[in-house]
Amino acid sequence: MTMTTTAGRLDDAELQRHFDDRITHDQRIEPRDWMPEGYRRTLVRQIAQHAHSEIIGMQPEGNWLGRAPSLRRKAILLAKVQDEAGHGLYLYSAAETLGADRAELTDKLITRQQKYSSIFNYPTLTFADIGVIGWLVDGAAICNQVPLCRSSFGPYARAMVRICKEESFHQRQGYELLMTMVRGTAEQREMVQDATNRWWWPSLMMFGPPDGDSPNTQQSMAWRIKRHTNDELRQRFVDMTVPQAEALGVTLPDPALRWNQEREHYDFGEPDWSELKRVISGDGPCNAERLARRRAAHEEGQWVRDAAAAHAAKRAAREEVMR
Ligand code: FAQ
Repeated sequence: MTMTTTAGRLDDAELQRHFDDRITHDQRIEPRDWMPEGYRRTLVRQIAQHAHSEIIGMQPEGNWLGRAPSLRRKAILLAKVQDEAGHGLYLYSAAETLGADRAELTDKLITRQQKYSSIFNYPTLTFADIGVIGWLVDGAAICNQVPLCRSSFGPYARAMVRICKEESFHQRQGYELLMTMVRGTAEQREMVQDATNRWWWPSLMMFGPPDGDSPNTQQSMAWRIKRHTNDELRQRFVDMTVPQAEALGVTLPDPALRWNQEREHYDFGEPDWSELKRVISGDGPCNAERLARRRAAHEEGQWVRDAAAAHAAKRAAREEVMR
């Protein structure tokens, strides 16, 4: 392939050199810039999975919208779930700048050709789960996503800045909810402990497989799409979360968890990677339910898409007559 620029015509090798140079100098790649096909594919894959996760991620919390214990908690939860819809939309837009088609991405989600985060395949059994999702799931999301604000692809990095600000509010609302519950009755404290026990290991799995089993990390790091490996971010999350658990007075369900003076990090146990594989491949506790709900919502929304298309066609016809 050749590309005509103000500097003249560049061949593939020169374009590649120019691209590599920009990556090395931490300059952003923008949608109209030349990029290797693998870079584009990797970004569409990661951004689409991320967008799908935000959209499917509305379901576990949506489960409690009608049963929130007060008007205040309901308003907070509603705002959070709406933020997640917004994050999905920014991310689909970022994928569109790479030439992806949003309708096709949705299709790939509901036909299981593309993935979404394993974490949203677990059930929300009590209202304490809402607090723990904010604390642990949004906490893990922040750890993973703050470095993505420096990702080499401009639209993705810029979307992440705004998303991270909102995730930060989400994390705090979850922690505040849990603080309120642990100051309540013994039964409420038990609910918080039980939710922590159920969400701890799945939260660690959100960071992906261990580095040795992560086929994409090395290349994504070289392209500066990812800035840290899965294991580095998992460690950062554990280090950040242990003192928060102590402040809440809950126990993290890992007997191997202890401070390592030499490493200046917490040691922790090995997540059950066979569980992660099972959940990713569609056999988690709620995979079927989540996708069935998403498929139904998509079908129920067909009339909205039809109406929008009919409106756009009418407007275009009217503008044609006026010309
Ligand atoms: N679940 O080679 P790697 C949120 C897949 S948003 C499912 O390590 P990579 C907000 C992976 O895709 C949460 N699949 O892959 C919120 C790959 O499959 P493929 C979502 C997983 O891409 C909060 C294969 O395994 N966040 O929480 C998972 O280098 C509360 C091999 O893995 C993002 O998407 C998993 N946990 O690293 C909303 C952040 N882990 O495509 C509601 C952006 C791995 O080759 C409520 N994404 N896989 O077939 C990333 O940072 C990366 O894509 C990783 C995976 C770190 C997730």
